[in-house]
Amino acid sequence: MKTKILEILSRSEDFISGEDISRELQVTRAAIWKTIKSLREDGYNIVSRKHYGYRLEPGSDVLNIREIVSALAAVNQSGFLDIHYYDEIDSTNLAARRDIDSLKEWSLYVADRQLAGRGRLGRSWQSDPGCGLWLSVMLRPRLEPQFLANLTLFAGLCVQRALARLSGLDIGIKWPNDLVVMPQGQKICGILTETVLEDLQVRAVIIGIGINVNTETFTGVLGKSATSLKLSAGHGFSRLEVLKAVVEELVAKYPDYEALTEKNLWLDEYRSACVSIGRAVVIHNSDQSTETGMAENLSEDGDLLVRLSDGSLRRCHAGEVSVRGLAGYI
Ligand code: BT5
Repeated sequence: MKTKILEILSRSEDFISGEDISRELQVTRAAIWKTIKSLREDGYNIVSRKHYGYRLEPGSDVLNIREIVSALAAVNQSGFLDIHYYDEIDSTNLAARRDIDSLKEWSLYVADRQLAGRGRLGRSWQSDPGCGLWLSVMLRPRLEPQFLANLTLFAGLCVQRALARLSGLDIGIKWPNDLVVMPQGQKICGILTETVLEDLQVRAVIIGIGINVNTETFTGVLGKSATSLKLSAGHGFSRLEVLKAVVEELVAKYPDYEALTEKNLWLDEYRSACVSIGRAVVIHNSDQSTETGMAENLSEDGDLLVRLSDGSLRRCHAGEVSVRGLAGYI
């Protein structure tokens, strides 16, 4: 019923009366009113005017399977995307992992809220409802495991491109794949890539992407370090538009990633978006020790090359260390 009413409202450019809707759907006007009330609770901005009826206002930031499928219709013309949506879930990465046996490549998991959103190295990711895009994409790269090390960087580049294009903000990549809004360097997106191996072969890769879209306040430690598209740009964004931009970018660029011959092209794009290169950094090793140096470049495998104070060159591998700016987060 909700879907049918939304269809009618979406196709009518002006107000449509409750009577016309009830006639078309063969249900009572009371049933129409009840469904419209429930759609409003879902976040749809439906205005009503006496003697005229109802109208769906554009720009409602509503996330549900119907809206997602319709937002991705153009990129998904051949139907290769397998879309899953949850109002609430522990983590979209975990959900994809649980379903891994039955999933086809290009399965997307989207949630309005994550109760146990995960970051890298056991950290957590704040995933409140109604304001962010919490997304996982499952791919099955036809590559040997040693070529996958830089997939997480590649995903970061795709999301950076999508967000910069959509918002016009100056978005940089803090190695390996945090997206930050410049010049302050506040984090707007984090990426967690998990590889599922079987008999030393790559079975699947789950790319988890968390984007703060319309978050209005961050509390505690995130108060200073985090931002959202809305806070940085000064106006809200449709999460569906953000989702569409990110998926379009991944779909368009992924063949370049899988064809290893194109590696230098996208790595160069990455280098120019990477705000860590050329900065003084502190390397936090897994044994709690730290080293300081100057981030000089990125290797072919996506390692950050840091010149230490003793003149030696240290290769930092994304899964093993954290890198912070000497003067702040970036
Ligand atoms: C990341 O980890 O940045 C990866 C985050 C990936 C989240 C997505 S959401 C969809 C998918 N499903 C999941 O369960 N996860 C993925 P890391 O670099 O370890 O950063 C984590 C740190 O970022 C935390 O320790 C906080 O300091 C900070 N943080 C947590 N939530 C944040 C938020 N919403 N915005 C900005 N910073 C945040």
